[in-house]
Amino acid sequence: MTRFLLLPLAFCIAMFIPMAGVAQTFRFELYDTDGIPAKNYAERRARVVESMSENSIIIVEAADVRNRQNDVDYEYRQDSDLLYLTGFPYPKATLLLSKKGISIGPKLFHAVLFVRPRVESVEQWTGVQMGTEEAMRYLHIDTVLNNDQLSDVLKSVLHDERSSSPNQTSADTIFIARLPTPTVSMPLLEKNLSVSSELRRGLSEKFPGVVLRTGIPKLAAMRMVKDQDELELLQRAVDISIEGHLATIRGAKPGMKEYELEALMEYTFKKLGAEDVGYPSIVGSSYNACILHYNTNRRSTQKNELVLADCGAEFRGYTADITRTFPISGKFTSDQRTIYNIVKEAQDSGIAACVVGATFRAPHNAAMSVVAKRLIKLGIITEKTDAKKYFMHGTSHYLGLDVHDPGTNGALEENVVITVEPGIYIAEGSDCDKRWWNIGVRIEDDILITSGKPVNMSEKLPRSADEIEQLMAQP
Ligand SMILES: [Mn+2]
Repeated sequence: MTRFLLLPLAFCIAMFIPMAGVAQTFRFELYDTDGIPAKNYAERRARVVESMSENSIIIVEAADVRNRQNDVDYEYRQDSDLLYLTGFPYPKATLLLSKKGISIGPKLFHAVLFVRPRVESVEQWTGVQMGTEEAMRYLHIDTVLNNDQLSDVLKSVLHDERSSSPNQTSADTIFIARLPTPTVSMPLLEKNLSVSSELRRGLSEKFPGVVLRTGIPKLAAMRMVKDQDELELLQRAVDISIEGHLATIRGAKPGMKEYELEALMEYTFKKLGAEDVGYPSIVGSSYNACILHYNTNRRSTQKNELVLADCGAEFRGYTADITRTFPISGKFTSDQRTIYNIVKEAQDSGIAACVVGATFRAPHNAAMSVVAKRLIKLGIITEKTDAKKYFMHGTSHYLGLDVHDPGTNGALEENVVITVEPGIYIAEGSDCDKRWWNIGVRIEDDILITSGKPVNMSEKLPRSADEIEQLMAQP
């Protein structure tokens, strides 16, 4: 008899609990914090808001969940701008910024974050992410709303009710970081579908007079200069990457597949707490070392070949970017060493050029000039301008949340981190003596610009040919 009574009761409770809004079954846990205090994020938002014009709004959207195949998605990585302004690492979120303020109820807010509400049936499949409550608690954002409210709030901002008052107008400019995937090609259609022009058209129909602009003002300049908390995270990413490179170089033996070397690298990254790589690992042997972004990593190495490993761990969103080139047999051949030493010398002069006030191109110019001079001396080229044939990329890029981080390309400033990565790549069939063919060398370190000398954040990783050989000679 009790059973009869209990069953319907259990049913009623089960039905009733979700409706009553009782806490979800799945627990939210913040496993890793990035160590950046919530107030820093608030200050960053305030600085962006400060630089805005009165009648503009900024919309920063979470990165999309990207589909790998069928019902499997790629592992999620947040949009770096949103990460930089909120620390919110989950999909389906939007940050809205306004200088004039966004009315929510009786109050005005300069920053409102919209997030996916917590839904038990979704969490059952894809795990628990911060909802409004957790975002407010952990990220200290004043206003966090469910993302189904975004549309109404945007409409109210673009058709401001307060605009009836003479000195209030609604927003007339929307800034977004970038337009969505520019074109989609469809068979049977002669023209590609352009998502961005559709977006612009739809927007101007709905909100005549509203201009959509790409590039969030001030943000690139802000992200370019790192604060102390960011530098600590970046140093952790660099330190982890150094260990990965050490393990790879120490473990390298002729006959190993490129992917085995990649595995040593990435095993070490993950073991030391990196959540991901900052970009697909590049491990190229012999002629594959001459392909700048080679990441197939399937070839078998053979004795006396060079291996180029360009790999960086991502730690709490920040990525290192380090390249070492080493002889798989533990000893450089004489010709390999000759080219290696030129790249090393070019890198040294590039690093020396990393000083406050120097132009962004200064390290590149310094490195390129060494490469040109030395290749002429070896008879590989005859004209300085031909150095570009063998050193065909820039020497430096900014580094931070993105491996190619945004920046102004202006004069170098204190607390800016850039890579210095000259290279020489002599592919088979190049117009020079055959003896140089299939030699590909790049050396890359992460350099912090300071008020004094440049600081090589990846200095602990052996760099000279002798040091690399010594490292490989250790049992
Ligand atoms: Mn790089």
